[in-house]
Amino acid sequence: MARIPEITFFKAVYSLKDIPSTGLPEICMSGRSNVGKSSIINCLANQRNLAKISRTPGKTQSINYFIVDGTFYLVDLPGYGYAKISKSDKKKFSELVNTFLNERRELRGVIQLIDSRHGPVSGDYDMLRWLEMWGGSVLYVFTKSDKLSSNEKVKKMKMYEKEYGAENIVMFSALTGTGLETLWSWINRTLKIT
Ligand SMILES: Nc1nc2c(ncn2[C@@H]2O[C@H](COP(=O)(O)OP(=O)(O)OP(=O)(O)O)[C@@H](O)[C@H]2O)c(=O)[nH]1
Ligand SMILES: [Mg+2]
Repeated sequence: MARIPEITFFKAVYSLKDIPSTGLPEICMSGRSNVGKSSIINCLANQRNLAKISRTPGKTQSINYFIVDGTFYLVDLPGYGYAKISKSDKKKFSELVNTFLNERRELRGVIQLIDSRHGPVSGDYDMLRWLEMWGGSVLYVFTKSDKLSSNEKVKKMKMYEKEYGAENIVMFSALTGTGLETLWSWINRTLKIT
């Protein structure tokens, strides 16, 4: 891509009443804790520490809004499937995220992250079912592909293509930038459609 869009942190939302009301379109990152949602935002922004990342799951505990070129938002959601947070926090996050997903009119697309090594695991299935039902634009991003051998990559790609459709998936690595171009073109396409 010729130019890297300017991405800046906009707002951390802990409660739905604090969600921005500018009406700009939104694309959100969804996936299990630790799958690489915040890393993908840093990769898109070509910045190291824009979104806080951590080796410890459960890092992102709010809905974090990033604004891209002043024209749309990338939204980093708290990850699901992390066993170690308290029951009350888990309930709080899931209510926040569920309401966001079900009621957010500005939501144009979901980037669903899945660990490329394992494919969907328990915890992913609720979200995957919701996405099928939702019927909006979804890109399935298979993360941490730098951890796969080239043989494994080919094998897994075939499997995921069969399951989700070749045009809806991308193998991604925040480490090497593999898949970044595809991600941008999906984002641009999705914003144009709606
Ligand atoms: N090797 C490799 N490691 C990655 C990649 N993407 C993320 N990681 C690592 O995975 C860990 C989790 O990354 P995050 O981006 O914080 O994950 P997250 O999905 O935002 O996690 P939560 O905020 O807890 O929901 C960090 O240690 C990252 O450095 C990748 O493409 N390749
Ligand atoms: Mg995160």
